[in-house]
Formats: sequence, structure tokens, C-alpha cells
Amino acid sequence: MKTLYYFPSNASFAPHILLEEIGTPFALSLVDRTSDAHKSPEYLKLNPNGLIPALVDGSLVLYESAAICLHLADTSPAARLAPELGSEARAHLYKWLMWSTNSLQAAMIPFFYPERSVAPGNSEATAQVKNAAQVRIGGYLTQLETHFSDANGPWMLGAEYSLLDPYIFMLCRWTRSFEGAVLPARSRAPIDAHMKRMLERPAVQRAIATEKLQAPLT
Ligand SMILES: N[C@@H](CCC(=O)N[C@@H](CS)C(=O)NCC(=O)O)C(=O)O
Repeated sequence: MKTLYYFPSNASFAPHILLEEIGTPFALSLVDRTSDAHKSPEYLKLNPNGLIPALVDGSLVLYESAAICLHLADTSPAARLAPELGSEARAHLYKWLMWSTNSLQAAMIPFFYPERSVAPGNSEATAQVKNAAQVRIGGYLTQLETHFSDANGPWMLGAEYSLLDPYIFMLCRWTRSFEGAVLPARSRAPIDAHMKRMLERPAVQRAIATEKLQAPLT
């Protein structure tokens, strides 16, 4: 039995959707961020970074959301969540997943936690870090928008749905409160269409219901 350690709407959301897509029984364990459970000695044994998520699959303990997504796809090939090994589509999956974690997801950290990058109490520098991160995220969203505009199919890799779709959906949702110079991802029509397509999937609806996510969903 696989157990996903999660907190609603966090980086556990993409693995959660994939577990729902796969459809075999799994367990969820809430890591209550409101009481800093992700920094507890018990949780640090699962993820020494003190970050959500972690996955326990038998003797395997795994952290990093993208690695968990790849593992879920690898261990449930019948769910067809990643293209064939060695194929061009598989190479593009690697490219977009690395891009997601190194670019878009990485830029979210200084946006949501700008105070971590500046001297304590320096509110001017905090605002600068946050604004700069938001502008960087805007650039990445433009890249994504161009990709969706150029793509032949409805999903990140074209006609075939893959683990990339929940991953990109998860990251795009994190911009839903954006205002000012860079607006939420949903303000870009090709990305909005992808998010709406994701919301139509029963697996996504189940994950949203379990995590009790509230409007606005995107
Ligand atoms: N690269 C990690 C990042 C995970 C991450 O940043 N998780 C956030 C929630 S979305 C977290 O646990 N933040 C708590 C903190 O920064 O203290 C992954 O993808 O698993």
C-alpha cells in the first residue's frame, strides 16, 4: 500500500491526483502544517528537508514531488501516465518536468516566502524579492502559454495525458491569488483551457473533494 504524506493544495497535490488516476487503493496521511508537523522529528525521518510531500511505498521512502510522480507512473504502467521509455515524447516529459521543478516551481519559493531571502525585518527588500519572483513566474507562464498555443493536442505532451498535466496544473493553481503586474495563470486562455480540462477529470475532482479545496480552484 502506498501512503502519501500531504497537505491540501501543497506539492503533494500532483501525486495525489496521480494516485486517483491509477485507481488502486492508497492511503493519505495529513501533515498538519498549521502545527508545523512537517518539521517534527517523525516527519523529518521521511523527508529530511521538512517539506511536503513524502511517499512511503513498502520499504521505499521517497521525497520530491516530481520523483514521486515518476515513481507512481513507473509502478503503474497500465495507467499510461508516461510515454514509452526512449521515445521522443518521453524525452519531452523529462524536459518539461525538469523545467517545472527548476524554473516555475523554484520561482514560487521566493514569491511565497520572500522573507527567507532577506535580512530579518527588511520589508522593502522582501517586497522586491516577491515582485521579482512574480515577474519571473510571469515569464515562465508565457512560455507555457506559447507551448499550449503551439501544441497539437489538449495535454502537455499533445494527445496523450501524462503525469505532466497534474504537475503543471498544480503549479498554475498556485498563482490563483496573483494580482498586479502578473495575473493568475487562468488569465491566459490556453492555460485556462488546460486547467478547465483538468477540472473535468474524475480523478482531479476526487482529489479536490478529499483535500476539501475551495473556490477559486484555479
Ligand atoms: N522540491 C520540493 C518542494 C516541496 C515544497 O516546497 N513543499 C512546500 C509545500 S508546497 C513545503 O513543504 N513548504 C514548507 C516550508 O517551506 O517550510 C518538492 O517538489 O517536493
